Amino acid sequence: MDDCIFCRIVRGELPSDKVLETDEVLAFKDIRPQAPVHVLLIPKKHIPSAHHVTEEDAALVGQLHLAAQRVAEQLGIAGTGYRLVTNIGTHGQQTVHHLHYHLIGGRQLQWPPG
Ligand code: DGP
Repeated sequence: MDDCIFCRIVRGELPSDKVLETDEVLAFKDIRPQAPVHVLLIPKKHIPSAHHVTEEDAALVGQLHLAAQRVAEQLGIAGTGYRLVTNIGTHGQQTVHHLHYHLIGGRQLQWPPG
């Protein structure tokens, strides 16, 4: 989408600190990190949220999960663990309406998130 921030990052119109890129998926550091490791994983295809995923996106969502594993290994937090979370809509506090997973780790996280 023309005015979607993450689509603009995919197109290279906005800068990002990339940690992994494939034909379908991009991972880059969150601009407001909540932990020592805070990476966003997105499909290059514009999907508004996880609630908008369709049957035809099933393989793409799988690619996002595999990319998350690779990023966690790459950044050295696979052994200690991490959190993979996606916010949906207003109550979920989604602020960017392009499907993304937050990969957060590098410290002990708390639960419940609030
Ligand atoms: P959410 O609230 O789940 O929609 O998370 C959106 C995240 O995106 C939030 O943690 C901040 C991050 N973010 C917003 N704009 C940018 C940007 O231009 N670059 C990067 N790297 N992250 C961004």
